[in-house]
Amino acid sequence: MGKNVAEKIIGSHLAYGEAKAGAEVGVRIDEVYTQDATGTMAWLQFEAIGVGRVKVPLAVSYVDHNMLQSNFMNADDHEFLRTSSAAFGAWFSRPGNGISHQVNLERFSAPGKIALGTDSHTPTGGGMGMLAIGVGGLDAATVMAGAPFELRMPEVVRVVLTGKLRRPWVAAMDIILELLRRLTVKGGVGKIIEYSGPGVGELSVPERATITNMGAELGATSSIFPSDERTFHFLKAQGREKDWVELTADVDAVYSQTIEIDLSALEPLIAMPHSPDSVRPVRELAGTRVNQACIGSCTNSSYMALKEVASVLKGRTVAPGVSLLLNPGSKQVYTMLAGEGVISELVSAGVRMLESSCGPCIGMGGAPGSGHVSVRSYNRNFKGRSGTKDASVYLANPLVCALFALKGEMVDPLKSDIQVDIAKEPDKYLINDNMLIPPSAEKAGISKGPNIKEVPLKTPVEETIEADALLVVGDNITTDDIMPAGSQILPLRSNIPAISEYVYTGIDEGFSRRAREVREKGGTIIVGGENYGQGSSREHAALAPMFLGVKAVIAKSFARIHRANLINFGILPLTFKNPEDYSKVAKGDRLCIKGVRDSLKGAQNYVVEDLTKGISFEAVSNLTPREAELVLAGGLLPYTRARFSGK
Ligand code: MIC
Ligand code: SF4
Repeated sequence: MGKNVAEKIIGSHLAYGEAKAGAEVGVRIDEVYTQDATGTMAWLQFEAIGVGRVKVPLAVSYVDHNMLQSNFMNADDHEFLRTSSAAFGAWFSRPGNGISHQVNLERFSAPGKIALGTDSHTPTGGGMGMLAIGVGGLDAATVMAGAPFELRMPEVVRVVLTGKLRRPWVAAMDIILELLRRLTVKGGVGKIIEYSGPGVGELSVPERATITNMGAELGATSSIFPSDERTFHFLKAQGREKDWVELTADVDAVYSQTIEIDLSALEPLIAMPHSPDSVRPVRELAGTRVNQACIGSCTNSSYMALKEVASVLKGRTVAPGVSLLLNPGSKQVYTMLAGEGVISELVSAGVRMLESSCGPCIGMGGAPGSGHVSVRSYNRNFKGRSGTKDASVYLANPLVCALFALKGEMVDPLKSDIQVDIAKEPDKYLINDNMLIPPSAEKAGISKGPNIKEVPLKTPVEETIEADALLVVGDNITTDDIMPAGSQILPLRSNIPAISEYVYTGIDEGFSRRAREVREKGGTIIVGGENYGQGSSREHAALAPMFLGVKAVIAKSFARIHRANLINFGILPLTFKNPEDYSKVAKGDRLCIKGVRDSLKGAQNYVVEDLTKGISFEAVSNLTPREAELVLAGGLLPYTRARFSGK
């Protein structure tokens, strides 16, 4: 039987198990990369495991999120990351070098390899034919310490691209928006999305990377393109042709499902507030006033994308009521655009140039005004993520954002008379790796500022969990809801006691205080709906609740990375056996689950008694044997420490 691309890569990296959908497999990892907002914890955890230097062939520590330095905290974190990279044997990408996913695509990713990144948009590397997976910091630390990465082998879904994009106004972004429209934000859970078909050859590697990047919004484990002559072209232009291998699916490869997208039939699309799957044709919104446009992020900030944007703006002026912000994805992109005079065209048109970092995408500056409309070429538009609670954030392709910025309102791009110069794919990118510090062989000290605190540990799970259901939330709760980001809270990522005060602040301001109050009285249980914990890889959405005494989350279903993070920090993720039981539990009910340790070692069925109402219902945990062991041990850190360093 033939193999698809994902199976070929997993098959060539197997440490144990069989690459069959649903089976547990352990894979050897070629690269691990971290970004600063999740990286400080990951490297503190790596240090706590105590194995010395990294054991994977390549580790890279990026700085791209926490770049607004309104006090000492972020700068101290950067210094910690620089010195810990030196001490542990990782490359260090200095602040200013760019967004992790874009830089990694340019300088490190390679077809046929497997990468883990402590960020949900790590699958950007799938545009290169690399299997790239987003994970929590502790999973990354454990793999860097020498363990294989364990995952439940996902199903592989084939997306066949046919036809030709109606360029310039229909772009790669519209392909992934179309898929989100069809599959929704939970349609990719437990799946790898593999692209194939004649339309693949229409797309450059950076365009493919836009699609695999935003596959994270489907909840997919990863997304991947084959490696072909366009991949070779990109790698050669990056001076890395030796990293190229051809990688395509066998003709008789098997997939769990096939979806076809006819590129010729696509029109410019836009995701409505506040979810990336609320997708409509742009033309339907014509006339909607726009106050802000943001172009860039790890989704759409390649050299070609921004050059085309500049051709729309050149010689024109951003509308008076609009603020247009632009963050090039990397120093390479920035310097190439600067060298060709493109930055000058952008600035002349009124663009507010930002540094190569995440910026407004994660509320690190650039918050819209009260009640304002912001249209962004980014990947997420969850409520409040921009930093302004009542802002309406829409997502669209970069050219559409530029057009709206000129017009001051949404218009049908297909009716526009503005000419776009289609950018030619460079035969040679500008290569200057002076902001990448290679791993040093010297023993170096690690600098830890006063805001960097130790990683808290949990005790092994109790036989009886009796706790208050302090919070009952609905479907598709995001990690931004659980552990908000933004310029005030992100600097606390290295300080769990401090950041835990903000858990669930956007939904229930008193949650953290009440959880602390009941911490010694059995703690807290959270009750959730479908796709609980969608969005980012931030383990703080599990670690901070764990610190507050959250013992279990009972939900209808979980998002992959968040579920793994809960397990890694010893919080029991339970699903309702009958989803209708969700409506039986009310906020404040006292819940009791007996025989937890025995169930974890056995059938993993639990009876949850609602002591307040005098009723009970059933829940299950479906953990793999390794996951069950982690929860029994109080989480992955105590478990790994015991395994690697006997502590
Ligand atoms: C995001 O886009 O939400 C982030 C910020 O990049 C996160 C990581 C984090 O919270 O630090 C992600 O996507 O995983
Ligand atoms: Fe940064 Fe936004 Fe990309 Fe997350 S989605 S890595 S915050 S640019």
